[in-house]
Amino acid sequence: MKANKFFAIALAALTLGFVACKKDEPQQDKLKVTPEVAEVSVGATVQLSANLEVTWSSSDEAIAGVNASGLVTGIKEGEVNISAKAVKTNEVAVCKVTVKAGGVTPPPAIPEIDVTDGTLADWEALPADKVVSWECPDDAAMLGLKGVAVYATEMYISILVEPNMDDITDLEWVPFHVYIDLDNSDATGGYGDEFADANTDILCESAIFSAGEPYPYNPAVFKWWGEVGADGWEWTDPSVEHDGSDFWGAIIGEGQLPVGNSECVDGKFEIQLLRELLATVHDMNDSEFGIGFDIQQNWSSVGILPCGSATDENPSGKVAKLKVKINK
Ligand SMILES: [Ca+2]
Ligand SMILES: [Ca+2]
Repeated sequence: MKANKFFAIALAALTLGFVACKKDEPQQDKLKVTPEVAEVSVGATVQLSANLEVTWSSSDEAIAGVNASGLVTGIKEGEVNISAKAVKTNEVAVCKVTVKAGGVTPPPAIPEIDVTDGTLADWEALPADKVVSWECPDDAAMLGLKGVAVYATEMYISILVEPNMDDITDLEWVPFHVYIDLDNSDATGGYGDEFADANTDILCESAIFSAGEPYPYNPAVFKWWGEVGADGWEWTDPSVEHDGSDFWGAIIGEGQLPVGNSECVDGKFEIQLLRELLATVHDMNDSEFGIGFDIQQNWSSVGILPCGSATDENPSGKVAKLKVKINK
């Protein structure tokens, strides 16, 4: 009986002790990682945290790495699991991390047109909104040119021209002109009423046919430059000195005339002018300029672009020069 009583007391004490012991032991929390889902850009970081002491690891170090403090760095686009493993219990919790393209992406390089490559594929690759183009309407008063496209960068003015060979009646010598309002100002330029716009600052002339053969357009063959009105304009060639200074070389360019030969590219050809050299003759507007074209169908008729349908208000069908924005 005495023994039984002892055991009863001992059991009670043990039970009490156990209960007390359980009450004193800190509650073991479930491992939790915050946040459980995250996004990070390539090259950027995002901080994860855990409620327990953990070690961190990444399911793919090539996509995102994690350091001992739970700082995750995006390496390349993709998805990874960043795991936290509790030091005491080996319990694991995961944060799913999506790595997105870097926020600091370098701007794409401005493409240039190559007028010597014998292909128009480089034009087709340009974003449409970077090119200014014009199609001659069917009922235009000024025929001879089907259409034109202009793409300008800080380096070059590139021009794609499509003559309408059906309208050109004399192929012996077919002059072609490019006239440019370099400063986009009506107050400068002009050559009487000879050109479509009186604010032309510089004019390049070459030919697309000579002696009946396709001729590679060379805008340096002849050039005009001028001031307001006709007085300052001169017709030059390489042998002519101008006021003691030789402007020869102020316009360079290359042209491919594919019409009628094996290098024909849809009856179109490309020309390029170097802006830096144009600017040596006139200040050039830094962001926008005007440009127009004409082709001599024969000695008495000239086709002009841009042109429009002849109307009572505009019987000539001439319209203002194309406004070209410089792509930077
Ligand atoms: Ca080309
Ligand atoms: Ca001008």
